[in-house]
Amino acid sequence: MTNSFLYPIESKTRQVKDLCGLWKFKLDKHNEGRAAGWKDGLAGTIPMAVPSSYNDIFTQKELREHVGDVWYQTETYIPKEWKDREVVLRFGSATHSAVVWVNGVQVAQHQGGYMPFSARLNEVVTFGERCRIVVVVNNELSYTTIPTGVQKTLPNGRKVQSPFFDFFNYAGLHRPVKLLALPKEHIHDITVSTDFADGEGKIRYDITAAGEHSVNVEVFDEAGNQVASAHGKTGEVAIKDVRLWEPGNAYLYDFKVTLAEGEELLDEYVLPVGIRSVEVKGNRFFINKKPFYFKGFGKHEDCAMHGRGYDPVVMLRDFELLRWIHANSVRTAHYPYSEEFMRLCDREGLVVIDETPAVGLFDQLMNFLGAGTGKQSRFFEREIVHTETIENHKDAIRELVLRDKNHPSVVMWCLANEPDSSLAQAEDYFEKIFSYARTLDVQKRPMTFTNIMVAPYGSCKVSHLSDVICLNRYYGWYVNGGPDIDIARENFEKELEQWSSTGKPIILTEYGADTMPGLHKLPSVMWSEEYQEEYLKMQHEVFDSCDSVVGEQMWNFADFQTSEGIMRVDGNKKGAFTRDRQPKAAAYLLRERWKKIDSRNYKA
Ligand code: GCB
Repeated sequence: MTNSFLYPIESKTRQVKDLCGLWKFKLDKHNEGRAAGWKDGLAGTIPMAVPSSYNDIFTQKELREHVGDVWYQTETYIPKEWKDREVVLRFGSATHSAVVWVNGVQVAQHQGGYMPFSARLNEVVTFGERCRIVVVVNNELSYTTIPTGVQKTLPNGRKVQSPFFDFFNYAGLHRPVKLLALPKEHIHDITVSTDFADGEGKIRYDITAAGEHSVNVEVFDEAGNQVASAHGKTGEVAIKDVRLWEPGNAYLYDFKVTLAEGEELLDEYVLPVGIRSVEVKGNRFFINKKPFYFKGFGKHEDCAMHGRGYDPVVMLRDFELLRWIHANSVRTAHYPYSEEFMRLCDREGLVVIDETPAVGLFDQLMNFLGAGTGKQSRFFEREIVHTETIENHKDAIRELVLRDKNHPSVVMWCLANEPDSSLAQAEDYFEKIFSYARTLDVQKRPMTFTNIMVAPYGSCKVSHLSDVICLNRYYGWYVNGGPDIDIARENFEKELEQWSSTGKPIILTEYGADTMPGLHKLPSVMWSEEYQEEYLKMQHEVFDSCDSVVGEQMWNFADFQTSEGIMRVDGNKKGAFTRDRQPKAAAYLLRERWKKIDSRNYKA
């Protein structure tokens, strides 16, 4: 019962030891470490920060862009006081796959770069003594990994990789690593769903725990008053005069679960719970029974030097900027974000469209750009996609829902970004994906995927499966850009009108224009700050003219790093903010607009 997705917290019965800091690191240039027994201890190492992406720390290109294994090692003491406890080693993530050995014994293996995984250490450590932790992390992409990519070997033997997506393939131990001491018989999982009526809130719950011990539930308000209690592993509690979790106005109850044997407390876990409802009806998206309008961004976990490594400073700055600009929501493009980020979204009342790492289901280098060339994609025509990729995709969805199911901030699951949904075989694939995903979430949150511009209304074979039509559209940038912006508007209006006929709500999950900060042009030209503003104004007018549009998430919150190429100038420059989180002119425009949109009771 160790691979629990419960976030590691301390409590009366649980201890957490943080293993972050400088670890030993070795790049496996010749791919020899697995056969040569590096699991028993690394020689010739350099220091490496955990958490971080290792890539941007290096000055040599072949190290930054290394394809294959890298190795990490650290040592730690296992306190002797822990000998009657279950000792668990937990990784917030390892991108994209990892194997872990403790004292030379394999204790864990995980595929998928953005999910936590853990291992029980009791059998492989000596209490009161030091133990050695060795991890190999691999960043290779293929047609069957989620996300996808291809690699080739250059004549000089160097492997290079082409991801099918538009962000740098950062790798390493991106999130905190922790050692946990849990009670031998402990709470393994908690699942909640919430609702309310006539001022009374309801939390239905289901608890998985070892043994036949008594399970108690108590609910406390933010002032620490007990407002409800119950007994048993499953049940329901009612809360009078409920304070709802509202977008921009979060309220979290402490849902305390205890496991006891007579008078003896065995385990205690406190889960923050927000009471709210989510529903799609007609062409509206309801949160707490009021039509909601999404204002915000598609984001990335990305910043200079850290890459995709968790950094609380950057995270807090991002939340400051999101508040400043009057955003109420984000999409976790193009992979699940850190657990720390998700917990903060709950606290701050930031609404989340939670995305899997299924990006690049389109076999072109940088899918959007390749697609734009008119070259035909064959992704869903490959047999292996329907046998292997689909299984990895399902695993990614299952783990995402397991990890994030209790977050009140999560209002919708996004199962994939821009698959080639115009292919006939995509329909069969996504029928399986959607129907599998719908079995997983007890809250029955809406499910969607983002539709790519080259699979417009009429040609997309997947959108009928989706509860909300999420469109990534670049009229005025990739098509009809610059002088043709008026044509862009017309074409965009026409397409939105067609999608409206589905009767479903529409969210523009991407729209944006690359902009070099500080480049000013009168009259405007593409890439100037003036053009980004004109482009956004036009987009916003189009959204406002379409009743079914219930949200706009501009691409992107901030500039971010990508693979190099002729379309990218040190990364993607569509940010409203620069990579170091300073505003472009567009940020002020968005702020003015979003200040005026009453998103919590939109076109009721
Ligand atoms: C898209 C992709 C996103 C890219 C963006 C762009 O459609 O979903 O990953 O970064 O376009 O800027 O081209």
